[in-house]
Amino acid sequence: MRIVKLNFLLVFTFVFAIGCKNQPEKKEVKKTEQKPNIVVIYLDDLGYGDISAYGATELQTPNIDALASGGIKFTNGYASSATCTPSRYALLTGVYPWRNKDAKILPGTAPLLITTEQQTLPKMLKKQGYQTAIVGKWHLGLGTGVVNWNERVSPGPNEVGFESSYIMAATQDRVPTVYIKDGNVVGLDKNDPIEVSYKENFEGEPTAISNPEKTTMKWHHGHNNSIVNGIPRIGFMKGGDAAKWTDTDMADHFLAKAQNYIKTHKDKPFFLYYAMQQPHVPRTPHPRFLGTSGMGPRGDVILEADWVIGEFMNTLKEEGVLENTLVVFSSDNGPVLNDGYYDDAVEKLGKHDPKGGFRGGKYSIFEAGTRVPFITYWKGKIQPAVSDAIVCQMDLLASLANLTGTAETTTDSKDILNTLLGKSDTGRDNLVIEATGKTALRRGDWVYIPDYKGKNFREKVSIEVGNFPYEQLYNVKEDKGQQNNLAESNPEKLAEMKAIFVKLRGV
Ligand code: NG6
Ligand code: CA
Repeated sequence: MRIVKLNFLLVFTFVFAIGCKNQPEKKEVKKTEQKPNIVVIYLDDLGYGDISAYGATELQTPNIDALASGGIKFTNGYASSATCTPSRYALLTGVYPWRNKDAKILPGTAPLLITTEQQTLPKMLKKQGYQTAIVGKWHLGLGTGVVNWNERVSPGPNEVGFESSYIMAATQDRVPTVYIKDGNVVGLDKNDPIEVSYKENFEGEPTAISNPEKTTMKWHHGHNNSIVNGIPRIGFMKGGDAAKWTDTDMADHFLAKAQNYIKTHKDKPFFLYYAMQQPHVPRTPHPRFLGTSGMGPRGDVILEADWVIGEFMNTLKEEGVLENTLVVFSSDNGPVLNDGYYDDAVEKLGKHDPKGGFRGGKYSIFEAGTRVPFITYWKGKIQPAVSDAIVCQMDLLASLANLTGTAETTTDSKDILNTLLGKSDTGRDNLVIEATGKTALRRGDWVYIPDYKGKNFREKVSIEVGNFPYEQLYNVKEDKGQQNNLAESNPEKLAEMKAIFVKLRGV
């Protein structure tokens, strides 16, 4: 359905002809259409219950709450997946990640997952006249196979639709631990070239195994390769000392880049994908946030992220673009406490429930894996509301195409613009969610999970991932915590859900 043209702010320029007495005063009205700016603020591993607007009582997140109370707070908002790379793939391409066998957690040396021919959200917006940029976490691969980090790394974000990019390649816990601007490592000293490997260490380089005394953060599982800033990482890295990021400055660093982008691009419509790193591991709050949550670094970085968002929103306001900017806030997957480092996330959790009452967590096909905070905010345009419609990040492509005046879409992205703007309560009928290769169907109030091999409980992260040797059927409206498997007691619903799942999945 097409939305009324009220999307665009009408800018009227009045030009008064003056100074000629013989002619009557001439008033010329020039009408130009200014498309709204679009910002996607995307957190990493933030759970449904991690912000106070979504029920957290032990943490206060006033700046994110302001978006929720001033915009639409979706209670059935989904990432496509329970891990990072596939969710980001779906967000940017509008395609289900399970259609691409390589859409799984990528090492820092993985080639670009999105092809340069593929439709993407920034490409679509660029065609609609937008300036496009990414600041923050990428984690969708770079290059075509063997990357030389000492030359321009390509293809990457700039080759799939982003005119500007300022990124970390993969994750904060993976090498290379450097920022990359438009394909070039920032601050690289050519006399100290970077080498990266996910297979073997470079001779003579310390690792967390060989030199545990050099670490200031202890690894719990994985994360025992190269040590950077005292933090042991995944993968081996040599050289590039001058270019290495400072973990505790990362939030401020990305914020400054995002703010600067607004300041320097505000005169024409822009799309900014601001992919923040919190609260993914390693959790490294700036010292001014250290200890502020009483929950250890995981809580502290959530408060840091909330502060960052407040600053970022202030910039939109100060630069005069707040009322012409649609802000979408969400997270790439559900929460995890111990994701590989000893950082007190478990010990200091107290009464806080990052899962917000759902079952599972990151990596899980249960709801806490993919059900995430999802907010749309547009000052003066979106009327505050709570929506129970099923919406997915993958739908932004088709929806924002509509918003900006084109019908472009992809195989899986659904145009739910009216729902995102609060003009309709109708979301998706069906959504296939994914967790480390397993898929399930959300439809209406129901979730169907096929039988899966493997263990349900992942001990290291202490999360139920949802594998059982039998089918599961839940009414997630009545049974939010997925405690009551109705597969046996409701065979009709089971059959209906299974048939739709099989059709959608093509299995
Ligand atoms: C896992 C890492 C985890 C995290 C995750 C990616 C180990 C043992 N665990 O493999 O720490 O980095 O990958 O997270 O290495 S994500 O949010 O980017 O998907
Ligand atoms: Ca993540």
